[in-house]
Amino acid sequence: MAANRITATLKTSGAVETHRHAIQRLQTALAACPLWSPAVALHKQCAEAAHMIDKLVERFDRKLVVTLIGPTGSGKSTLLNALAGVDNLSASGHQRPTTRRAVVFCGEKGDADQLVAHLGTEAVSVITSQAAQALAQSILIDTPDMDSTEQQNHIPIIHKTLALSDILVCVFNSENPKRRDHVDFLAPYVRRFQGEAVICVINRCDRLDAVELKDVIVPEFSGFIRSAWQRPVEKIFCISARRHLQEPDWDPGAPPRHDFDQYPELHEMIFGTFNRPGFIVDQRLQNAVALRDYIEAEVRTEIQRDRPTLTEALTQMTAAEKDGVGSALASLYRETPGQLLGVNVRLYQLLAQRWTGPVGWLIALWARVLVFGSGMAALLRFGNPLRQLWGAVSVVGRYRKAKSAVADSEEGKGLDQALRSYRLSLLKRWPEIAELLVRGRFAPEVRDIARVLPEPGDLAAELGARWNGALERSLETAAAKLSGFALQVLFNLPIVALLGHVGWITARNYFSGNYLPGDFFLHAFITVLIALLLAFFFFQVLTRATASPDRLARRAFQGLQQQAADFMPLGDTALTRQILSVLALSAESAKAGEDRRLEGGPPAR
Ligand SMILES: Nc1nc2c(ncn2[C@@H]2O[C@H](COP(=O)(O)OP(=O)(O)O)[C@@H](O)[C@H]2O)c(=O)[nH]1
Ligand SMILES: [Mg+2]
Repeated sequence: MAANRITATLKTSGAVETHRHAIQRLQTALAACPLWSPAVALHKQCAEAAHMIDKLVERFDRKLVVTLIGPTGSGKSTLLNALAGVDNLSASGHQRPTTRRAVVFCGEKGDADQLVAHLGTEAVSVITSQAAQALAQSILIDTPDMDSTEQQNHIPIIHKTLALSDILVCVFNSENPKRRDHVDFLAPYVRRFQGEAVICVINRCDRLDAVELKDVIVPEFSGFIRSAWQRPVEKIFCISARRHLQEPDWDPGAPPRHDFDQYPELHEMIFGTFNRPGFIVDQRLQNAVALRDYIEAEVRTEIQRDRPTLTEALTQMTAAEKDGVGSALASLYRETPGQLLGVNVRLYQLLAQRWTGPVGWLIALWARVLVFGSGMAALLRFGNPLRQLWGAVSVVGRYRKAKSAVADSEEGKGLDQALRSYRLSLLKRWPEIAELLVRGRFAPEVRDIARVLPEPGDLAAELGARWNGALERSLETAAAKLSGFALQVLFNLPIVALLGHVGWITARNYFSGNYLPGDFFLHAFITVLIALLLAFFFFQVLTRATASPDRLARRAFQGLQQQAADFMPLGDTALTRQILSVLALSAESAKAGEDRRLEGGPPAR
């Protein structure tokens, strides 16, 4: 029997661990979105729920904790005495306020250890009674009065007490059961207990007419509670606690008006059904499920409220950013004319690598001439001149001193200008986006775009690298087209043919011992040169026509514009990450809720 119980306990604590884990996952996800205001409170609630589950596991082998809560005068103390079987265990009636602290009634002192440790000795009195039979199996708690002047001080005590309770008995006064303040106060607590663990008791029923009680008061009360707690109550017990004291001591002027009393059923439920060993553990496990569902529902409700607004904000951010990047690129493109020389140099460098034959040699020579003639030789020490011209601001800064030969201020200006365009375009639309975000309960600091934008240095580097890459790609494509095999053959052929012809004449005469005069060679050389220069000239005309620097820059720009959608500097910021996290959390928690419904588990709410 004992071994069975231990295995049951172990199994159950494994199950509880899963619920705890679910809560912790939520907690971690919430910690990742500090800009979303509700996350802080929800995170705290998660922590508390996880703590409650821990406590729950700790007391798996302990006695059932039954807590009574209700307005002053509803008869909590009387009911407690009746349940315990000892009159005046809890002071009742005239000595009010009877309960300033939570009063724990138990059979042995050690039973209350966890409660005392959790609540602090100040907030709790422990009363042990061996005479009270009920206390052999359970712990009864009388909570502090809620309508006294010290109400505010009592709230934390009640809060902590409920966190350690297995069964919540809500006591209402039959003469005035529909007290909105109390029902509302209890609502969030009630949701943390599984259905059966919350018991509603209408006390002092002996003061009312039996028929009115059954036909009017109970049905009305049931509806009232259902709407306030947003869940049905399993059972409402109509009792007369006083009748079950050892000595009821009725006032001779106010004896009970009838015999209708469901106290025996209440007693049986608490001490019969609930108190069976297996049942207690099961009860606690179900409370853990209720806790998890409660906290998930809380998070879900909060997120669902902001979801549409945040989705809209994200859509607008994407659109605004697309415009921003577009205008930054347009600005870079406008700055191109100052950089066209570099584009031309780079094109001839690429062509020189690809071409062979006499025309190829001339192209290579021309590339060198351009490099030195344009004063770019200094740049070449650092590699590709384009990279230098369009390179990241940081790079520009680092090499600025080294490149005194080139008007480098131009380059930085191009990127600065582009960044400014990006910012301006975003700034125009930011107020509207920020308003949406604030409405979606993001911290008001999102209104300050400077805190939201990525680092300008990073952005400039990225923008510069992209522009550079696009230009390089468009150069590569043009160079490849202008270096086709057929084209090379076509341009080289006249020169090669001439050279062949001259070679043939020279060789033939040489072998017949007939040496040609110098004039022949001069003439031949000039003919070949003219042909070569003409070929090169036509090649340059072709290059101009198909791959002018203007055209290359335009193509690069068009290519970049098409790709602008995947360049979202904002996408990598803390703000966007947090918006996405919140939305992901909502999708995930909705899915978890759905899964549980399909499993046929208890509804989230
Ligand atoms: N008529 C009647 N009076 C009751 C009943 N239960 C409690 N009382 C009285 O209601 C008053 C308040 O009870 P008490 O237990 O101190 O309520 P508490 O403030 O909720 O602890 C006392 O005078 C009790 O005698 C009952 O079932 N019937
Ligand atoms: Mg009392």
